[in-house]
Amino acid sequence: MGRAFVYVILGGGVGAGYAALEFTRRGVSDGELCIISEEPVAPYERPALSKGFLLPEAPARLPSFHTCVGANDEKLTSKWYKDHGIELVLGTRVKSVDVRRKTLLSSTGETISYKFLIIATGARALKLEEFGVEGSDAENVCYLRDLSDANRLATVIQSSSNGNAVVIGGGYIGMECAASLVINKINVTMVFPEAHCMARLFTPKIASVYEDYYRAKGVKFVKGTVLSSFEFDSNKKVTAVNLKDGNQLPADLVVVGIGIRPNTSLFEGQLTIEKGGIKVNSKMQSSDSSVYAIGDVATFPVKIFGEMRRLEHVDSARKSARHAVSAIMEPEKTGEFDYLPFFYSRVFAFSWQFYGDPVGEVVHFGEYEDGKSFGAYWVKKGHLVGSFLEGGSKEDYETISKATKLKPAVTDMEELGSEGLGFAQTI
Ligand code: FAD
Ligand code: NAD
Ligand code: ISD
Repeated sequence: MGRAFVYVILGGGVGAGYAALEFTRRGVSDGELCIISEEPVAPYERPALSKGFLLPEAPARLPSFHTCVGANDEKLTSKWYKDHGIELVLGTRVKSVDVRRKTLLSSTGETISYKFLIIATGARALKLEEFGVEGSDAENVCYLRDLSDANRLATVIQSSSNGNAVVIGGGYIGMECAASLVINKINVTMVFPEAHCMARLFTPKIASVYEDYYRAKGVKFVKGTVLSSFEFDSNKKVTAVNLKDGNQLPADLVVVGIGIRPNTSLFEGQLTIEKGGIKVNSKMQSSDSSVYAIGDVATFPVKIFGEMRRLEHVDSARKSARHAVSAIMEPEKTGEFDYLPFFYSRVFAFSWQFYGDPVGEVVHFGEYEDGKSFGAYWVKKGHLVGSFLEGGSKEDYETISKATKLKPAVTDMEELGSEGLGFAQTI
């Protein structure tokens, strides 16, 4: 038994939601589009899970953050999909895909066939077990990737007030969760192997601004080491974490954010994989012409760098989704995906944005003071390639984004530093 659709989106996260809206705008007919998702709810804005969702007062809850509110667009509830004739198959894992036959097999045993498939399976959180540490299935050890993880974390937070949390990892999840835990009156220690937080993007100078602020809020940093094992009580709850450097930290709650792996396994041996993701061209089309990939799982040509990249950020999921739908529905009118990488975060009252590539020589501008902005430029082979700004206005962010996209020549790094935001304003 099976059903047939013209378009199938595999995965029901950010990319799927933005693709669905684009399909309706370009005119999809009733019964042509199906979305299959392991999650039990319609696509939502995943970034809310480490921010508004964890607040102690008036936390964000569905349906308030369904896609596409994160881009100030329509809010697509389950009713919206029904009203637009889109089949939303929720709580259903796809077990296998036969790319040659153009069919998917679901965990309920249903076969679904497609003319065009969009892979939007995102990624999974890396587990401590993959680094040789056992016991991360304890009830007070939390990962954060989807709504069920966020619900569990929110519950553990509630029962840990004034207690101790250990946050493993100094990346996005670590920094955003640590801030949320502090707001929930929990004592936080962050543990990570690098010399400073957000090592993939921040310079030591940028990191020091955030770390100093976190310290002032009571956060302790243990750097240059990793977790080696857990201590448990008789209920198998974690009571402490042991570190490779020999220290032990008491813990009522552990949050783990040690990176992700894209969900490519259904396609290994069927599609070309590159840099850990499904390789697509500038139309988001994979090595099989009927199959497209978007979001965290796609490795695509980033024209401005002349390189294949896989990005793990919401703006790229949203825009690659729209581009794939455009390429499927209007191939002749769809040009190359010309994307400028954009990352952002919000913690406490901070808010920063980054555009481009954090490579080459760096120059900082401005100093952190309450209410003032500061930033940095990255320059490679004499051209601006990356821009970071904390505390900017909407116009300031547009300015650095536009300037970075144009890759202007930079002749004098010192002058660039003293011009600061003014440099981008003159481009
Ligand atoms: P996802 O949104 O992860 O969706 C993948 C979907 O596929 C899920 O619904 C999953 O259940 C489903 N799926 C996977 N395999 C199967 C299968 N076999 N069968 C059925 N369904 C399947 N980025 C930013 O730029 N800014 C932020 O502030 C930010 N905050 C974040 C906060 C958190 C807590 C997290 C986890 C991520 C955050 N990100 C942020 C990253 C951003 O959310 C992702 O880049 C984005 O969600 C990627 O979209 P996607 O559609 O590719 O994948
Ligand atoms: P990440 O890649 O940002 O950070 C991983 C961190 O794990 C590293 O900084 C390192 O400190 C740490 N680490 C690596 N191996 C370790 C080990 N063995 N022990 C201890 N620490 C170790 O990944 P993440 O923070 O887990 O975030 C997961 C995903 O969610 C990423 O794709 C990220 O882009 C996304 N996300 C993005 C945002 C945002 O853009 N604002 C917010 C939240 C999550
Ligand atoms: O981009 C985002 C983001 O950072 C969120 O928190 O989308 C969500 C929405 O703003 C939902 O509240």
